[in-house]
Amino acid sequence: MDSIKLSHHLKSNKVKIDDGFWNKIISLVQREVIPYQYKALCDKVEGAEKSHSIENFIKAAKIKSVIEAGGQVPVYPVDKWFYDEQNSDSNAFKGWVFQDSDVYKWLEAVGYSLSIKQNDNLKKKADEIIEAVCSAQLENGYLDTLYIINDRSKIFTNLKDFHELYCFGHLAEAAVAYYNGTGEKRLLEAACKFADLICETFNESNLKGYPGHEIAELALIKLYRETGKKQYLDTAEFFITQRGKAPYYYDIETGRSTDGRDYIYNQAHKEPRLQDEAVGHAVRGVYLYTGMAELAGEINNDELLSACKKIWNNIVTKKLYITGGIGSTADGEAFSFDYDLPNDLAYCETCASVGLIFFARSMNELDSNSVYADIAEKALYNCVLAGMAEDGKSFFYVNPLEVLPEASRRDSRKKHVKPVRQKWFSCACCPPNLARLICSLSEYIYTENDNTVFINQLIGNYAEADKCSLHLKSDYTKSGHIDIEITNIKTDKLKIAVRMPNYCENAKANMCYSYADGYMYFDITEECIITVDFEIKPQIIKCSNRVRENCGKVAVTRGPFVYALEEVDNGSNLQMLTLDAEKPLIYNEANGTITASGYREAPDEELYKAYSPASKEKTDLTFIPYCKWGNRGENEMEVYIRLEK
Ligand code: FUB
Ligand code: ZN
Repeated sequence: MDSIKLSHHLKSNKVKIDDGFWNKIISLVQREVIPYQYKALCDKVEGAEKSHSIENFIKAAKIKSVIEAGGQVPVYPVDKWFYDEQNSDSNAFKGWVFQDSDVYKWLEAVGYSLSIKQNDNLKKKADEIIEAVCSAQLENGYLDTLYIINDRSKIFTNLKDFHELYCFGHLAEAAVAYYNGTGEKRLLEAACKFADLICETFNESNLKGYPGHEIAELALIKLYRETGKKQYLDTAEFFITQRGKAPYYYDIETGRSTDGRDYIYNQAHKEPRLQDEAVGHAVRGVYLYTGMAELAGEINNDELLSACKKIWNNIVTKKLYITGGIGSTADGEAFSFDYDLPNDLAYCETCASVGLIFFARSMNELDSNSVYADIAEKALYNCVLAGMAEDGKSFFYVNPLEVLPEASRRDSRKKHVKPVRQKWFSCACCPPNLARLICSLSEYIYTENDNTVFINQLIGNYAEADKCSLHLKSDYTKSGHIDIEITNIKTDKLKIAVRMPNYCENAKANMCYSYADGYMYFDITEECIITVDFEIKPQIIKCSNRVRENCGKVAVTRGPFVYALEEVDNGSNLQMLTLDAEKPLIYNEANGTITASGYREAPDEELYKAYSPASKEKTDLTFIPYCKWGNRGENEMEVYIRLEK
């Protein structure tokens, strides 16, 4: 039987990014975000909420040494999601039940960052943190500070809510990245020790549970690939096949008897192979779907692949914001129903778009169609980048498409919508997720199979593929121009497949190509330079009229970027503006803005009156890339604008 895995991505040790747009962002993450997050983890940021993450590892290590010396240790409750000075003993665990994961995500970002550029000072700090992590690990491999500090007898008794397997997943991902970035195995060994315990604990003859917050599935597969230990793959498969089977494990845990509907939030309402719609908590969802796609490729499972395709289609045709955001509702940070895409109440957690990019890459390896990289691009250049300020010092967790600061202050339904980026969050999942993605961006550019190298993201880089070397010079985001120099060819059947972005109506190349499934295929017989010019121009995009909020409205895009209007450029009451689509939209190369013509309606002083055409005056409209909004103080923002009739 042919393998359903059609290609594999090139890892960061094979690809070095060198790109006018991305170099700055990657260095910003290295220069600002990683050091800042280190301080946050160590509770050294003045005025920011305390993280307690490192403190928890130190407390856990002390408890462990008392246990090992045969001493008595205290017991504290494990009964809530969040622990602080008000609701728990000062010696007990502090923070969210998943607080350990912030440390692991930071270590993962550091691992990738060190593979881009060595940095002795950073590595020293990371090694100290790894020492603190490993010192907390119990003899049997168990490693979750909440349970080690508070109550060892409760380990693995609340998989649904309390995130031990989630923290393990992040530990394993960090361990693989750190090993690849530094060649050092200490964290990898700790992750394997915990993984071994997990494999012994969760199987047919023992506990039949699975993670309440997915990620361990995909992490175990990464660990399997790194170590070759088959039991890690088997446990990933066990977690995915057990999920959603009746009797529901979460019923067994809680002594309830339900029809599984309560577990939609965790995507555990039915078996993954039977799922066909993206439901529940969005980050959990995309992590599970990524794990399913990875497993499908590893064990050649068509049924899982088909479920992944259905879920993918449901997301991209009915549940995706134009910015690549997912998760329409704050209620459960979740996917909601088809075409429910409110602009102002949107959740669009940064982590969810990061996870969507993971899912896209995993699908891309199973299906050589450009749709996956198109969507990854949309999420990356819009929702994900918006998650970080231009100076790298503050972050959005929620990424709405319309913000009215007064509503955020006064309307409790919008309390999740922040009009300015925050320095840090008590639930700080998003900034480190963004950091680990940006530092590993080189792994999202290429996929390769026997004869073809696919260029999925048009980001400048030097790469060593199995079949050739590539130097991609990219002016993609500005002019749409790329040059791909191909040398060191090792096969006479080489094809280079360049993704033609889905918005692009015209592309010119200096060599003949054939077109299939969104890629331009070039046959390469000798060393050469392929030049492609993608037509990039401002475009006006209509949203389906099934999305109630956007009827009569449009959005402006250019290339991979979605644009937005801000009050600072266009005045307040953005809802009174209309766009004249008959007039040209002008791209201003110097500052990346788009100027358009439109109208501003006069405000109505009466709440209700007999209809007459609105009085209005012409105005210029200034659009900025959505990812840059909110960098000039608190103000109104809107992506969609009404069309002038
Ligand atoms: O539960 C762990 C993380 O915290 C989730 O992935 C985020 O959505 C946030 O709830
Ligand atoms: Zn998050």
